[in-house]
Amino acid sequence: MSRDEIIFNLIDEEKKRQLQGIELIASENFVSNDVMLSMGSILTNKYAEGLPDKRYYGGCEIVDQVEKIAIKRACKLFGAEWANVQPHSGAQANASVLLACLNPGDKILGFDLSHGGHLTHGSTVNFSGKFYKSFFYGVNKKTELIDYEQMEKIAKKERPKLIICGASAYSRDWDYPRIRHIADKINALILADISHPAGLIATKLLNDPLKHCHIITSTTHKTLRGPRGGIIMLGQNFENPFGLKWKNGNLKSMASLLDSAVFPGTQGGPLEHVIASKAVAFGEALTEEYKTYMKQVQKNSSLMAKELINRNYSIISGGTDNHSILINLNSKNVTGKMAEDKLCKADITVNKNMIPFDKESPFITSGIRIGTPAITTRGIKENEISTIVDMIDKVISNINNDKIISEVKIEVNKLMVNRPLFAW
Ligand code: DSN
Repeated sequence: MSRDEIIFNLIDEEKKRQLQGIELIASENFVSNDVMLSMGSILTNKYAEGLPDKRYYGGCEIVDQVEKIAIKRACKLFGAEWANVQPHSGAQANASVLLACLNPGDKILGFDLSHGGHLTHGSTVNFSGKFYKSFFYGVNKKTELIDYEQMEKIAKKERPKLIICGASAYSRDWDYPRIRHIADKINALILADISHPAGLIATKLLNDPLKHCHIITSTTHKTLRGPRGGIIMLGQNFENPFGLKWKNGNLKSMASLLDSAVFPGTQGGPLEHVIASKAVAFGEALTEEYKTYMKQVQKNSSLMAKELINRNYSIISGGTDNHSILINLNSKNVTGKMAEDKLCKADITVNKNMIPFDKESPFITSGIRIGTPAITTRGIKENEISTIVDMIDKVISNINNDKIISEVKIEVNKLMVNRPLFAW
């Protein structure tokens, strides 16, 4: 067979795009060589339905070891008691949790997608809003912070079985004890989806949900800097005092429900090559270098928010605690779509994003979301943040001037092209 030049040429083109641009999509990152190599390994050839030592296929002795290491490292990283590392994505992880804990038609309470939440937290266009009856809390209109009073009010009125916290576009930390307090009043479970800030939580730079929330899900490819995938965990203090769907109310019974909800509930064969790569990424995340990296992500993000504010940009909630920033572009007379398109022309990649109480549709939006995990992996430190913010500002302030945008692109390429693409 000859090499598929069409596809490999496209991969080369994408590599060039990643190399020369400023990647500010908050959910993206650049993996290490080891993460990449393990993901592209011969483990992709293996079927291993089931769990380590309990498979439905022969020849799983080696992948069993790989998966056990991934589970052990995940537990160590987050201080969890139990983990399932098989979900193919964060959405699959959430689907498994909902399947394990709820019956169709049960009520769930999640963070409104249009305020920064996620599709799988009850959106009506997603399975989570089709199979379950979803209710939403949002942010306070004035502070643009999570409205815990609203959460409590809806929780008391609707008595959902599951409260979901976590977001795709919320740049502040969460008050997990307060959410637990609300959940305890109505005997609800809490799912904390930490897909975005997982790396900051693992390195203790943000509040720890494992102490307060019953079930944790995450992706592994955002701040965690691993392969694309998902994970489910139960915290050290897990207990189920409510005797909801599962019997006995202990960790083991919940873990077994979650395991069955992943396979055979929602998935078939696990991706053992991706699980190997998750193990490598968790190993990297346990190092001091990773902690230094996470601190730099947070510093870069905080400085970027300040620099934007200095240039009269309106930042939702007035700043950030984590790796991401949500910019309200209304005062600049530019939509999120326009900003995304023109920044992309300058090789600065961002995504348009709804802002709370947005008047524009999700296809247009009034905001953009930016994040610092990817540029920090490529070695950007505080001294270059101001230059990057100047570049963003130049594009947005000259949104219809293609000549200026081309000039910015040259500067962007100069800043990025000689930096290594891979983490380590
Ligand atoms: N697509 C992810 C993000 O960008 O946040 C959410 O699924």
